[in-house]
Amino acid sequence: MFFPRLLVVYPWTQRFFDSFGNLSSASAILGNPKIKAHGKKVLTSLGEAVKNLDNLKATFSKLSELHCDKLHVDPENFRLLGNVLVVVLAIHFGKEFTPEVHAAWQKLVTGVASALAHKYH
Ligand code: HEG
Repeated sequence: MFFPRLLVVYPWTQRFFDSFGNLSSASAILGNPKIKAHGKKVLTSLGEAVKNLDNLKATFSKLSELHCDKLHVDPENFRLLGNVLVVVLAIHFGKEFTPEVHAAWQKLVTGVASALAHKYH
């Protein structure tokens, strides 16, 4: 699971999830069902990116507004999350995660991070 890892590697990101229950240790975070469920939401949303590669800004426009106006998530965190996803994929796929595959994922997560930051003001 990549989302819980964000909260372990970059502990300040925990502050957005203080209503999600036990975040007291790495194992608590990794086993926290609410965090896991949230990760699933984020990953499903990333699936939309794969289907809309030519149209990322419009695809993430509403989510960008939500993260800016309601959630107040600093957009730097989108980049951190993208990099965490890339690391987790690299661990999972090992040798299959070739430089070409790596480049394609990096491009995707960078595009999503910039689309999610687009409506910030
Ligand atoms: Mg966000 C909600 C997607 C990064 C914090 N995020 C959501 C939701 C989606 C989403 C689909 C649900 C929206 C809804 O209920 O209408 N998030 C999303 C993506 C990415 C991302 C695609 C990056 C690739 N989010 C992200 C990061 C943080 C964050 C880095 C904080 C460090 N998201 C956040 C919070 C909520 C959402 C606090 C509300 C959670 C809740 O209260 O249920």
